[in-house]
Amino acid sequence: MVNLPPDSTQLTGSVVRELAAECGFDLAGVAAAGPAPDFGRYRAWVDAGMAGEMRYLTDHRADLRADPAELLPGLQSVISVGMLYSGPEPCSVDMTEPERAWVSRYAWGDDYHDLMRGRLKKLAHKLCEIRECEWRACVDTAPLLERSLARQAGLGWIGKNTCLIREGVGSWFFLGELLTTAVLQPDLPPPDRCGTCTRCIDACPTAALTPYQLDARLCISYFTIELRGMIPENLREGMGANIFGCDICQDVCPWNRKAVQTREAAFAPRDFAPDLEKLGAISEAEFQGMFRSSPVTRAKYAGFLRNVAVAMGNSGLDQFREPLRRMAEYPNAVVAEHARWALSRLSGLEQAL
Ligand code: B12
Ligand code: SF4
Ligand code: SF4
Repeated sequence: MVNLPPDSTQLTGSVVRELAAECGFDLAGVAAAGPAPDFGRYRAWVDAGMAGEMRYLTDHRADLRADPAELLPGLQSVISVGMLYSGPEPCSVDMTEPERAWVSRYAWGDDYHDLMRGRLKKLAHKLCEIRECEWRACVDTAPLLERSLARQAGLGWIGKNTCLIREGVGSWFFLGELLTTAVLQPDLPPPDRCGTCTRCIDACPTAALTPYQLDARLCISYFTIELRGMIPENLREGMGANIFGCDICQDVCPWNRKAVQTREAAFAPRDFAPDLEKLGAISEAEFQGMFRSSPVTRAKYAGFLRNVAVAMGNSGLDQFREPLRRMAEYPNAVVAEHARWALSRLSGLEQAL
């Protein structure tokens, strides 16, 4: 139970952090309500076409991001929370087994959306015991600029890789928000600690990053999770073994060298580097079973097989010719085309030797 100071007209960040920790959040801070200061950046990004085909970023609800009060009338404060998800496992950039695929860290365990939403509701109930208020819990899917809000709430700075990074913690954490009509004392954004570093920009295999901006149309994470159709042919090579998401621009970030690890059992890895041959042969039912309650199902079965085909092509291993020939006969045209590309890539790699 939180002890309140006697004249607590405005609840302080430390009270909020205490409540959030009781609900299982690793990070928490408060941003004051008001128009989103970074909305112009968002609008310019969308107008430049950098959202690709992510309609939920460009549709009629896009402009709601200009002010979080659009989502809760009478909004006074936004509690931004973070949950760590990384464990002691190796980084994608250190993987050396070409017969294996790579699933990005955030998708190793259970999906975070329901878990965080449940905890945010718990936080709301605790807050309501202290202050009568209206509230709304958001995780990822609401039209909110979550990283901007988290920065304003003091959770970290936005790095040149566009991720929110916290000094002494790293960037392997999810974000969520509790919008509330309660008046809470806002926190301050921390300084940008990227300095002259450009590791993330230099390491991105598809040149998707310029400082503080990501062009989703070039990003492996976008291709493997969000894009439903053909992956641009000239960028498939850069995808390497990544079959769902991409961690490279965070793997190389010096602030993740000593990243704080999660204690959350739900995020423990199932199989972060699964066997490509096994993946290429799974049925749709097996796919659903293998990735039940995991974020990986977002790729959909056909998208997943498409990604597996590309990774097989990039492996340089002859053993994948046979499974790829079978995938080239697959009724889904996208999967079949990527399998044919992968076969020709394997031949090209062989000739280059
Ligand atoms: C669309 C989306 C994607 C897209 C586009 C990513 C992008 N960089 O825009 C794709 C599919 C590529 C993607 C990938 C990933 N995503 Co994503 N994604 C989102 C989503 C749904 C919307 C992001 C968005 O609005 N992008 C548009 C751009 C313009 O906005 P932005 O990146 O937030 O940048 C704003 C601010 O950061 C600010 N800003 C930017 N630069 C600067 C610089 C300064 C100096 C200042 C002051 C402000 C500022 O202005 C921008 C506009 O408001 C959010 C959830 C949400 N609702 O916010 C999750 C989210 C950003 N993703 C998340 C994660 C975990 C990932 C991946 C790590 C998953 C993976 N392993 O593949 C990668 C990381 C790739 C990367 N380097 O960003 C987390 C990030 C957590 C964190 N610590 O940063 C979020 C917050 C989801 C969550 N609830 O936890 N994602
Ligand atoms: S997630 Fe991967 S492809 Fe996307 S910007 Fe980062 S390193 Fe580049
Ligand atoms: S790799 Fe360097 S430039 Fe990129 S986000 Fe990390 S500290 Fe910033």
